[in-house]
Amino acid sequence: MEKIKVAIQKSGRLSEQSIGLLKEAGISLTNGERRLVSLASNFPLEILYLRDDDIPQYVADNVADIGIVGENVILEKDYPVDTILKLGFGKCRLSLAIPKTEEYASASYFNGKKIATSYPGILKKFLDSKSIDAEIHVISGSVEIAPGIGLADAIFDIVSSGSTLISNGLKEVEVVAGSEAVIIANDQMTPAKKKILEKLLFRIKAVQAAKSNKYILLNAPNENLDSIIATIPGMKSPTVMPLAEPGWSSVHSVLKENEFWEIIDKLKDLGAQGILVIPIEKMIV
Ligand code: PRT
Ligand code: ZN
Repeated sequence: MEKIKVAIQKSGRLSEQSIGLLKEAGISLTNGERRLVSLASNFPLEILYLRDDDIPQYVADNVADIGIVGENVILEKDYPVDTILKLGFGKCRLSLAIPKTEEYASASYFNGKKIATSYPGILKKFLDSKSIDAEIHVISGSVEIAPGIGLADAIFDIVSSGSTLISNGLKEVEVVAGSEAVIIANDQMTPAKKKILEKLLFRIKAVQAAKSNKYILLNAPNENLDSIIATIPGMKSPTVMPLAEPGWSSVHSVLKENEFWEIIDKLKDLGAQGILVIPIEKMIV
């Protein structure tokens, strides 16, 4: 039977969450993790474990059908692959940084400077867009030490917390691009594989929707029921049931994680009691 081949990072920052995502989508992997290949026992899917830098090429060459990789890797070279879904993990940014003692007013600072990076493609596009003439020095690792050892004046690298920059005496002065893990796909997939991909995406989207929403239950005094219902957006409208105690109702609904605290405060002000907020495991919207 036809199956879809998924390339994920073998070991690194994206590995755990890539496997976690597939597991949450109900996919069980049989022959252990972190080998070269593993097969799903309950879904037509095979996993290839690769270095993250190799994933776009494998997908472009049809060795894998889809892959999970950072946008930074995709942005660096023009691969013939489609980015089909953002995954919300592996978030970082690609930034220019200079020694912290340097004065900085604008990107024209970089004219005539030597910049060390592992991302020459993205950097060149940025410099060209600003008509800046700088020298790009490509190095493959430990970019952050380049200014300290006199190899470059500045660096262009991935930043997440910023602590690597700080501990190397550098400051971030331009954010050039943001990045997160995404699913990429070969654009020549067979109809049968496309169907499997649709099924997989449906499950992943249900997991994502569940993560960004919470189920809420509360007891509301009937006199404020209308205002309380108006405060909770919900998927459609909330479920309202009478409580055994006269004058009170139980209200059930779904809240977006990011509007959660603000709404809870309003509900308390309206006399809501016994508020329970429960994680949702899967949400089919
Ligand atoms: O072995 P393989 O080639 O597969 O792995 P790798 O070493 O090339 O990549 P890995 O595992 O380090 O990162 C995989 C992906 O995670 C990257 O392509 C990014 O999409 C994403 N990601 C998210 C990061 C970071 N955050 C990150 N902080 N990748 C690298 N870093 C490094 C960065 O290079 C710098 O050295 O962490 C340092 C900065 O971190 P802060 O927190 O100190 O700012
Ligand atoms: Zn890599």
